[in-house]
Amino acid sequence: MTMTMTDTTDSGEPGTTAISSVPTVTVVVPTYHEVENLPHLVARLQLVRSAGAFELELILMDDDSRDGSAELVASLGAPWVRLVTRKVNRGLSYAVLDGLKLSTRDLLVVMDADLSHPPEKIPEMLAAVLNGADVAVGSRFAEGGTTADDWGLFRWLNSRVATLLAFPLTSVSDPMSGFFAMRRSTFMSGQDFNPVGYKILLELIIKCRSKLVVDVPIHFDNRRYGESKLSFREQLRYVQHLRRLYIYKYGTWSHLVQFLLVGVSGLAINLLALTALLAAGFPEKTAIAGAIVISMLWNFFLNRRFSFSYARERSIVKQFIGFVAACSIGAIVNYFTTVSLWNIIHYKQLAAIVGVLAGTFFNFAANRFVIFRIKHIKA
Ligand SMILES: Nc1nc2c(ncn2[C@@H]2O[C@H](COP(=O)(O)OP(=O)(O)OP(=O)(O)O)[C@@H](O)[C@H]2O)c(=O)[nH]1
Ligand SMILES: [Mg+2]
Repeated sequence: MTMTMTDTTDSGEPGTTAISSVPTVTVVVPTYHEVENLPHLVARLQLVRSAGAFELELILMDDDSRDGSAELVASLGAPWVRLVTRKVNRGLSYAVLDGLKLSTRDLLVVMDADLSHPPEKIPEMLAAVLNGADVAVGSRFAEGGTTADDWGLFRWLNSRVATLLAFPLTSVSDPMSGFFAMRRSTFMSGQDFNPVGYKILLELIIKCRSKLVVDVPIHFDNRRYGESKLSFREQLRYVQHLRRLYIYKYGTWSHLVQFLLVGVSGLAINLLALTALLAAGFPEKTAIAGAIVISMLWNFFLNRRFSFSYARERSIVKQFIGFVAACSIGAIVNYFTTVSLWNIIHYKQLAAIVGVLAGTFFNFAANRFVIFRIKHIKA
């Protein structure tokens, strides 16, 4: 039922563009040293294509692998397969973003080249998108999804922890997935793309403000050929990326959560320091004062590095003086709040808790809006 005609106006590639009754799709695949996998990937995608439900093209975004990938694609002589050699701004996430920008089609799919992701699932994912999903995610962890048997405990745990950390951002069951589909219009609505590391799906879900994210269970196979490019460094980048996305999505709330987490860690440091100083034989009052100073320094440096990292370029001396002043005034706010509630509230501990909360919020507000105020955002 597909009619094709020659057209050079609306397609990314000169040649034939489909004017068809079926939706048009671009499959974007980032590649780096995947020459052994490419023939298999193309063959399996060809089967999906020939089912005829979608007009499908494949764009391989290759970071100049020089492993024969470009020659192989040229030798295929398949007009629906294109390889783009990238020499600048390398990296998986930018390869994907650039590939998505090249498409002129209705629907977009992103997947790996290593045959971990079953191309046969693409129609189901596209159907979910056509039925209203903003993003359809090929998920290993949704009901019915599976992974290769030899996934060790570490890899499994790693994936689960990563999913849990992303939960406040999106409830998708497999946020680390590299296999997903969306409309091009959804992608085009996204702004401020600024991914760190490997996990472009989360970036797209948040920055395209996707609401309905649908899981499509998949069997995730181990890569057949070639080597994994996923390193421990990438895992650290993932945490860094999550932090950026939290700040993007939750703004001041994310600063507050970081501030509170630093506060809790400061309490632990205070107790540790106190124990250590007492054990070292310091007099009690010196130990108490020493523990306070150590935990205050700890809190200051962590808040400057994380909670209010956008203000790192400004004078550390001024910030430190401001921080100590805010802590002291916070303590006074705590004191007067507790005292004024003392006779009103029956449980004195409750009065003290409200005092601590009032002091903490004062402290946060003073830090966030005065000492570490935003001049220009740099997430
Ligand atoms: N263009 C480009 N593609 C990359 C880069 N790093 C990885 N890729 C591709 O991105 C996809 C995912 O990379 P993988 O190494 O399979 O990472 P993974 O799936 O997390 O790990 P394994 O499947 O266990 O190897 C593959 O198609 C890679 O070829 C890169 O720097 N640039
Ligand atoms: Mg892979």
